[in-house]
Amino acid sequence: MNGFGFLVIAALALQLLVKAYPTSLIAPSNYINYEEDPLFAMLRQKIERGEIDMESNFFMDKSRFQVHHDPEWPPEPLDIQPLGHISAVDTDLKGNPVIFHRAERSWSSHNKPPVIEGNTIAVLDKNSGKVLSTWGNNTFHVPHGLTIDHRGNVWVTDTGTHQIFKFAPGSTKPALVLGEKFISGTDSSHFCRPTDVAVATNGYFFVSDGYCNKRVMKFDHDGKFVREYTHDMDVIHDLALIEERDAICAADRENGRVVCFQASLRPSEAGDSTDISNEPLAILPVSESLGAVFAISNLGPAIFAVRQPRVSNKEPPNGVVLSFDKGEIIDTWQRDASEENGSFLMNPHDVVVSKDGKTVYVAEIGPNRLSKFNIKH
Ligand SMILES: [Ca+2]
Repeated sequence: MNGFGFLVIAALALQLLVKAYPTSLIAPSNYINYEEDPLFAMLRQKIERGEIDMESNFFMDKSRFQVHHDPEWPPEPLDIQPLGHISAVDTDLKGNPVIFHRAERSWSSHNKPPVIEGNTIAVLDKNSGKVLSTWGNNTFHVPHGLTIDHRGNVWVTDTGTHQIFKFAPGSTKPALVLGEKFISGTDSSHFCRPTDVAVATNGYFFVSDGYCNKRVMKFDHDGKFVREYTHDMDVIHDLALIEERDAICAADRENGRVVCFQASLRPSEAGDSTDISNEPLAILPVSESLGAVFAISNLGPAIFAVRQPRVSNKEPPNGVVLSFDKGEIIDTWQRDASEENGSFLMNPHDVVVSKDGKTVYVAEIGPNRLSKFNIKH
C-alpha cells in the first residue's frame, strides 16, 4: 500500500469512528477537526455520493479499541490481609483504583450477622499497586458494588444488610444510608440484595435492586425516590449510565443481555415521575446472548462488559465491548494467560473504565485478583 492509500484508509477509519461515536469516545484533547481536513472532506463527498460503502466491515472488527492486559500490574501481589472476594472496583478522582472486598466473608453467609470487623475498602496506587489506605470496617456484611462519582463521593451496596451507603470524599461516616439494616423489602425505602449505584452529573442516582426485586430505582440528589424500571430481568448485577444517550443500562445477568432505559436526566425531564415507561431504549446485543453478564462500565456509548459464556460454550470468561448505537459486540478482550501472568479471566465480578478513559480494571472473586488493561484508541 502506498502512502496515499494508507492516508485514505486511516482517514476513512477515523471518519467511521466519528460517525459511529459522535460524542465522547474521542477525548476532547485528542479531537481532530475533521471538517477542516481536505482529505476528510474528499472522503465525505465520496461517502455522500455512495462511492464508499459505509456498511462494509472494513474497519468493523478490532480496530476501534485495542484493550491490552498489563501483565506487569500490580508489580507485587496486593498487600491486603485477609483479601477476600473482590466484588467491586472503581477509580477515584486521582485515577487510583479502589476496591471493595469481602475479607473472610463468603457469599453463603448472607443473613448471618455480624458485619465484617476488618477493613473492606482499599485505595491502591495506580502505578505501584501499593495499598495507599484502607477503611470500611464494622459496617458491611456482604460487600457488593462500589461507585465513585464525579465529585469523589463513594457509594457502596451491601447485599447482606440490603443497604446503600454514600460517603463524602475522605469521610468514613456515611452521609446517606438507604434501606433498613438486615431487613429486605419491596417498597421504595427497602431493597433486596442491591448490587450497584450509578450517579449522574446532576446528582440523581440509580440503584440496581438487584437479586430479588429485579428493578432499577431512580432517586434525586437528596435521595428521594423518583421511580423504578422493570423489564423481566433476572439478577440485575451492575449499572452503567450513558449520559450522552440519556440511558441507564443494567446488566441483566442471567438473561445474558444489557437492558437500557431512558434515564430522563435532561433538565426539563429530571424528576418527572409522570414518565413511567418501562419500555427499554435498547436491549444489547441484538443478535446473540452474552452468557452471564456480570458487570458493565461505559466510555461514552461503548459499553465494556465482563461475562461468563454459558457452560455449553467452551469459551472462557472474557471481556467484550458493546456499541450502544450499533447494538452489537464490536470487540472482545482477555487477560494474557501464561505461567508467569496467571490464567485467563476466571470469575470476573466487576469492570470499570477509568474516568480518563485510558484504563480498564477487572475485579475477580476466586482468584481474588485485580487486573489492569490499557485502552488504545
Ligand atoms: Ca459498577
